[in-house]
Amino acid sequence: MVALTSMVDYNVEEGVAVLTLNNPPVNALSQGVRQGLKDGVEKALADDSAQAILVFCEGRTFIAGADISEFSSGPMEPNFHAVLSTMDGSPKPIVAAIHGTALGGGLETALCCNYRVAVGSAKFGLPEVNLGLLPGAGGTQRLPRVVGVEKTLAMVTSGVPIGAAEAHKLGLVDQLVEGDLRAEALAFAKDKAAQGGSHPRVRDNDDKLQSAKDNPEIFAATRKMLARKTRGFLAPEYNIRCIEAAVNQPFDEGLKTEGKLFAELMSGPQSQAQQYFFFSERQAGKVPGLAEDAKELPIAKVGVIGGGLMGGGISMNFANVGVPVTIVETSQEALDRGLGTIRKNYENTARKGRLTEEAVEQRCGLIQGTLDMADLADCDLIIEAVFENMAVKKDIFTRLDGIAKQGAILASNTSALDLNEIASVTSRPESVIGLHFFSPANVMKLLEVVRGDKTSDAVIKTGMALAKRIRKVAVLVGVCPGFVGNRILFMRQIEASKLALEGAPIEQVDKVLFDFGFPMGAFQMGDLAGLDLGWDKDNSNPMDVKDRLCELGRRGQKTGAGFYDYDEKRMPTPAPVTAELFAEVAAAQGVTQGDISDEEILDRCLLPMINEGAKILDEGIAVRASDIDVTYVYGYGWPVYRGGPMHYANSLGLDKVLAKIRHYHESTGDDFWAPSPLLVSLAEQGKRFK
Ligand code: 3H9
Repeated sequence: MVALTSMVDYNVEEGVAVLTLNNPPVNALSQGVRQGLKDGVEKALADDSAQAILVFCEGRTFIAGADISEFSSGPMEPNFHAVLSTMDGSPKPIVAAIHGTALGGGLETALCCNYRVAVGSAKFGLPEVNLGLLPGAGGTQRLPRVVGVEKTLAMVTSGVPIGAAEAHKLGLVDQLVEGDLRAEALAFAKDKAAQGGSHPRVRDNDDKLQSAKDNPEIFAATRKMLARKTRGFLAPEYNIRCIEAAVNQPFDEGLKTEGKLFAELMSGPQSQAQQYFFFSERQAGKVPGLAEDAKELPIAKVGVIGGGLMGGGISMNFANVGVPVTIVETSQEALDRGLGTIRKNYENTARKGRLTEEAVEQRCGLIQGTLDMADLADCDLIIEAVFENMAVKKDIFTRLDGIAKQGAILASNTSALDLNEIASVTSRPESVIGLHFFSPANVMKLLEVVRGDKTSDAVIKTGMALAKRIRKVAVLVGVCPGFVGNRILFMRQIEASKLALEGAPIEQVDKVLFDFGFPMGAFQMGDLAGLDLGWDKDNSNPMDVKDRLCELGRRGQKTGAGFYDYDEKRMPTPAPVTAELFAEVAAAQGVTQGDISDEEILDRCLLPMINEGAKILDEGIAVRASDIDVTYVYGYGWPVYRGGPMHYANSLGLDKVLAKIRHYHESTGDDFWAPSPLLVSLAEQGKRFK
């Protein structure tokens, strides 16, 4: 065995040169892997004892792609294309032995081999689109020549990998292996060498391009299908253009088109934001400072208090991963309604073909209902998901304290209330934690894990691990009103209302936010959440348009009217009454109404969010700036191609952000705009949020 680099070994076994890659955790194509692959192939070509070459990876996976962490440091030799063209030009057959995931540059490497042998659990994909990129090492030109244009379009625009069985059916995998991958791939390579003759190269066979040549409408159809889902993103369109090039240009020309478009994306702000986000998401799961000996607690049975929309959604998350759940409600009617909604949700998914009937029954079977809280005595985790009222929550936790077994985790789904106050009514505040799910709880990826003053490290570890288990992304936050997500959102909603009071039509405010990339604007979001959230009928404020709308029975989408009017398809149209109310309140408060530019609207909606984010960081409520970004992208629809509020601030330049905040602070004299000391300090030192 010869070490070609620290990441690639070379040895010849039974006439096959085996290149063994070892670059944990995912065998990314770091410099040492590229160098080793190139040197290895060249060595094998000059080695008379080797008649074939096998690319095999140690560890849990085949190559999962280019090394994303190297992207920011600029090109490093050897260039990936040079490695692949060395492989592509090899007269000795090259076989890729694939387990785990062959993704991005990993799949592109495999496509430069003459043959691919894989285990049944392997997955194949080109997920570059998720990084705001396209496969830049020939993937867009080679994959359609193997699996066809339609399948390639689906794979590159969604980034979703396919399984080994499908890959085999499509011709991407030559042989599926049930036993020992290395041994069987070695035997396969030996066979191919013994057969002699030339070996197939993906680039040479255009047969599978023909149907798209005959049917070029496929590209327009793909664009149309994706238009809504990919609004604002550059990468999906660039990927489509590359596949068009594969169909319409000779291979080498197509490669050049791919290279040009790849370089454009790579140097653009969207890809930088999405690469940043890739690492931010993974970083969020790491909590500094927890005691090493604190052990994650086993969660085998869950209780949920409240079977409404939130409690039902929360319960589904656990049933989806096989964990039994008991839901507690206060009346049989409410319980039946809750369980019925859960069943309906599962059946809808089944109707769309995403769940089998059997799975519907299995999951519904895991969710039991009860009217007796005492039935939660054997649960390892109990999540309270009732409406936001401190007295009610305290009462529930007092009762739970007497019911739950020792060591059980008591969680609240509160979105804004003081978790420490809730924990204080129990004899075990160390077992109390916040698990703030976002609505709809069975869909939204974010989970705010709220750490109380006394929450134990083991309970925090369990909360973070649990999120992963139910396929959510957890962000750890401290206690403050609204935690990270809602506290920042309050700032935007306050300013959006002020803008409307000063004369900006709500549809203009919403359009500016929509065009920035949010799925909807501030007022549409208010209507969706319900305007009566937190509204107190007996203390309705005549100077608050939201309260006035509630008084009129306009409580949001659910009542067919809120800030907007809604039709049966829930499509909004501007409501004159809303504009009249804003004008009336403005007059009563002496606010002069006038035109406001889109630019001012955007600044005034987003800058307070950034400023609040900085305050949250300063107070230690969020662990790191990127956690705030993860919260916003997964919980509030901040467009991932803009990274999140803190990344966005960095990309604008903190000095510019601060100058604008100071401008509004001085011109309004309103403390709302007082700049965060952290922002001031970073901006004055020319630094960024980290
Ligand atoms: C590309 O290939 C461009 C080409 O077209 C070439 C153009 C010239 N690089 O996700 P996990 C780290 S673009 C560097 O928690 P899992 C990750 O940060 C690339 N690091 O594990 C984490 O580090 P840490 C196309 C990477 O088991 C650790 O590995 N490929 C990379 O849940 C474990 O990751 C992709 O986009 C990487 N490529 O999932 C695939 N990948 O422990 C991206 C992972 O310090 N990767 N890391 O936090 C994935 O989708 C998942 O990581 C994978 C494993 C499914 C592989």
